[in-house]
Amino acid sequence: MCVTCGCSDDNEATITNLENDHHHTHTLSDGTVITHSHHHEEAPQIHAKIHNTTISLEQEILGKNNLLAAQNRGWFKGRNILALNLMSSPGAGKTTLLTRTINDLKDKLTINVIEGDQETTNDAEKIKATGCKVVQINTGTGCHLDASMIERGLQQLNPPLDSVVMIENVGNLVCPALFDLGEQAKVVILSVTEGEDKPIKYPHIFRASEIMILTKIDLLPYLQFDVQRCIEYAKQVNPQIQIFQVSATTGVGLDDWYGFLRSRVSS
Ligand SMILES: Nc1nc2c(ncn2[C@@H]2O[C@H](COP(=O)(O)OP(=O)(O)OP(=O)(O)O)[C@@H](O)[C@H]2O)c(=O)[nH]1
Ligand SMILES: [Mg+2]
Repeated sequence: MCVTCGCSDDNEATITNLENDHHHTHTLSDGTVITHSHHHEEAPQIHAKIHNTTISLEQEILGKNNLLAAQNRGWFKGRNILALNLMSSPGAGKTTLLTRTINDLKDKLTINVIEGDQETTNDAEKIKATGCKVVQINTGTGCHLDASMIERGLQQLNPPLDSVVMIENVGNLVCPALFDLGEQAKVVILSVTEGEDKPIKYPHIFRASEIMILTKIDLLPYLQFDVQRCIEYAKQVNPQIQIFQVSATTGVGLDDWYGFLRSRVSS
């Protein structure tokens, strides 16, 4: 559960009973899920009450975060540092893409990393093996990075002038979209094993992102994944989104991503 953004607060949920599909599920105390069949004409929807206190608390948290994010943005700008916020569901391939990018661009760009995960320093160790500087932020029960964590992480990371800071957010397609970190752009990574409908199921993160990297395309021959439909869905929620199709393991398509990075650093 996220105690920061209150994303697990049932007061904000809209619950749809799927009885019109003739299914009704109960979860027993031991976790067993029972599905019944019913024949009702209408599916009753339960709209849970939204309490004013929940809304004002959320606004306060996001307002405070936005102020700190603006400070971070100024900090990056003053040092001519390009900061990118990499977001995806768990296991989509953020760390693999990062390590490959750092290794491939070693002679051209100075890249350092802030790693976000609930627990472990596994990803930071993988990044460290490339030779660059890395700071791991463990969020415990939290499901996203926020601007205050980045501010503290930057003090430790101490990135040089004219460099790139890659921020790997906690694996989660929902909450990271809400929290501005002061980055120049958000980059959402979607792997082909997740299904092409993710942009319309989790639209906020795709709407907030300037770039979508469709990754693991080396696996397409083994999957039923419609690339064109996925691109249509992403453009449906964000007509401006720029899309790169890559495989971080074979290297296919990475030149487009590298071209984007180099253009942002020199501009
Ligand atoms: N075939 C294939 N596998 C990939 C690719 N990119 C990542 N993987 C695999 O996907 C798995 C997860 O990759 P990670 O890079 O750890 O994913 P992540 O998004 O950093 O995961 P979390 O930090 O835990 O959210 C690993 O087994 C990778 O080897 C790719 O382009 N192609
Ligand atoms: Mg990772």
